[in-house]
Amino acid sequence: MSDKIFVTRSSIPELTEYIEEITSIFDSHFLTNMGPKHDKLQKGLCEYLKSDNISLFSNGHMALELCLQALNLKGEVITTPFTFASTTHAIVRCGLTPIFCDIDPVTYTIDASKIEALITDKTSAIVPVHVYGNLCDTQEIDRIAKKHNLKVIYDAAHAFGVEKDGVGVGTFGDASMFSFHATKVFNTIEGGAVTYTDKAIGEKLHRLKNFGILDQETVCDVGANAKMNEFQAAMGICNLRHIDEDIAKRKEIVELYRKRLGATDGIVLCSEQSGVKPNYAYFPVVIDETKLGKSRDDIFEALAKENIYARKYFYPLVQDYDCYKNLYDSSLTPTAQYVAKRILTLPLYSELPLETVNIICDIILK
Ligand code: T4K
Repeated sequence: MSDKIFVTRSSIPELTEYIEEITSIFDSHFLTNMGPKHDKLQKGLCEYLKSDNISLFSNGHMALELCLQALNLKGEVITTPFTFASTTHAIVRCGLTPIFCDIDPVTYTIDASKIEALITDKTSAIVPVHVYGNLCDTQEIDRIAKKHNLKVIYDAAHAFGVEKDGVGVGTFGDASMFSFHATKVFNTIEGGAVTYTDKAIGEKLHRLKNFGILDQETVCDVGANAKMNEFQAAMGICNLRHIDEDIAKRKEIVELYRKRLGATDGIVLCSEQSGVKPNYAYFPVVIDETKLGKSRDDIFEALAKENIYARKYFYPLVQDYDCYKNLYDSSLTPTAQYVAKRILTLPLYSELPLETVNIICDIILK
């Protein structure tokens, strides 16, 4: 390819559309601290995500970290090692201890059947991840959480717009975090949100993202600064207008990938989940070298030679990061270890031409 093809490319509106949206910001000089654009986006997102309660943040990571703080958790948190650094870091930065549970070999989300064995008297919560937009086993996780009186906070960074039987993914558990980073299905440049069930959590989130300030003379929590500004919100308002169109284009690309790669022994695709409305956020493939004759890294290199930059999301596993490797042993989560060593996420974004998808498939199949 003459132009570089990356794993994703941010969706952005026409420049004129964004300029029109930000004009009132220039008129009002109201740039941040929960202004009118913020409120307009918040309302639009409640409708789109089918969630009654949402709090917007400067980015997904701070949304998750402050959500864990708002829930006043203590001790141990059961989570998945097959995720982006943010999930574990948020837990650790809140003074909590992550306990890694293995993943399901089909959805790559936390293996709910292995959670109970990890619960101790120190466990306060479960933080599962809807990785790639694949839905966790929310029913079973809910059952376990109720039985053991645990909070459930979903990392739904990848799951914008995903629904199960018409229900928004953000309504599961006590809370869910969404990422609106530039690389996501829906972006506000940087940004994120928490959807939640208990209104009291919402009030706390509102304070925590604004230094713990209750009013001009009262600061009642040790908060941070994680507010979404008006320019981010304006980008979100524009992008939200085009989201369905964007997801439809992603669907076409995914269907072509499936058609071209689905029947090859040694290339394992994620299957569609019954009753789930997907968002086509990522296109992960697991390469089984014993059947394909080539490894994940061979394919990664072959694509890179042609200027196509797939990514190994999520390799290495979190337990193998320099900052955690002395504390954890990734061989204790063998399915996660197997998948991480073989996973490759192929380029996928709404503007990716179908001809390029065909070229990517040709290289892989060759
Ligand atoms: N939980 C999970 C499960 C997550 O995946 C993430 C974020 C979070 C929590 C935290 O949410 P945020 O705090 O980020 O809202 C990227 C993203 O930076 C990160 O948001 C995302 N997950 C992760 C999976 O991917 P990198 O280090 O791979 O990004 P980078 O800069 O290599 O970008 C990847 C490709 O995207 C580039 O090759 C080109 C394209 N790109 C990138 C940027 C920055 C664009 O087209 N436009 C852009 O502005 O982490």
